[in-house]
Amino acid sequence: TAQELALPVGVTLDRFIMHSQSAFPYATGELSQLLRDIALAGKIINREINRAGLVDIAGGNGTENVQGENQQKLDIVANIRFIRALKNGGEVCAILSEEDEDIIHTGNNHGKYVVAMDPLDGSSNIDVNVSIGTIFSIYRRVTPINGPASIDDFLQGGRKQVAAGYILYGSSTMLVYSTGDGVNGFTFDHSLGEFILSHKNICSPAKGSIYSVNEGHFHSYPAFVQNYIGQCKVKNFSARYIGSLVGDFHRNLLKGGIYLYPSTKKDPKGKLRLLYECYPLAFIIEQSGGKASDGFGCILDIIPTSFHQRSPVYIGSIEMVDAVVKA
Ligand code: P6P
Repeated sequence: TAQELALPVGVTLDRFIMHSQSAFPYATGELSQLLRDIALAGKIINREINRAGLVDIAGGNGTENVQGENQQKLDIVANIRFIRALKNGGEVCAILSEEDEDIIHTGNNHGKYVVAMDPLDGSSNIDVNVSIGTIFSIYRRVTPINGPASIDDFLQGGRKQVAAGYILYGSSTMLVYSTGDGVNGFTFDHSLGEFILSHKNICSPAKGSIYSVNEGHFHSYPAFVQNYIGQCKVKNFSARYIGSLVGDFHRNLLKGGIYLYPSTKKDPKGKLRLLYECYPLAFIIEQSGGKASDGFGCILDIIPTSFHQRSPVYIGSIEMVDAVVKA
């Protein structure tokens, strides 16, 4: 909004949120508080991640999540911390997490919002000190206030998100989110314990020369993807793939580029999850002028049918995404 654009780089997240809310006279502050709750959880996870090498919470803990993936201890810590922060914040009536099969009812049935999240994506990178991230997606509930949330609150479709974003635990820790009026980035200042506005009104470059894909699966990709990858090589594009979605996505958002996770023989529907990976990042990329496709249409237009469904994803600079589908 014009108000947000007027704010100088360097203001705190709290100031920015209050300023944004002032643009909506009827806003009653619950979404603002929810964004603060997410930022708080991000600060707590950031602290845990930075200590991972020092205390015994790195590495796998011998259990599997609902996806059948080995759970890293920090996965569990992040899941617990986010659920606790959202429960204590009071604005969220239910949560869908990658780590849990079913929705988690917070007990705040008066809460207007539900959150779908991947509390710590790319967690297999923790032990090798590669960037990891939290991804979140926020909907206004459709079930009656004061009653229990239900699956309907989570299967509204990508275009019903009221906000979405991610926290990147990288060389610095950043919160990047949108409430539907553009995308802004906040860098965590450890000395203040605050997220500070550092990237105002992030715009996805229409063109780019970075492609992010796991070329080890090349021979199981659809022909149009193989063709596109071939074109990237002919054009001497740069291959950048760190195996951590939020890190790859964020770099491509700032510099221009495309991230591809196509369907494969192993994952015929793709690997990434629609509700708490593809939808929120598609919301962000569209808000910044980029594009997100499943190879047939916009990710945000996919009609969801189940909590943990997967989707192929081609996301980033609009001209690069358009080129894939035409490849
Ligand atoms: P692959 C991490 O497990 C993740 O979900 C994303 O963060 C990452 O981009 C992708 O999977 C990596 O998958 O099959 O290339 O190892």
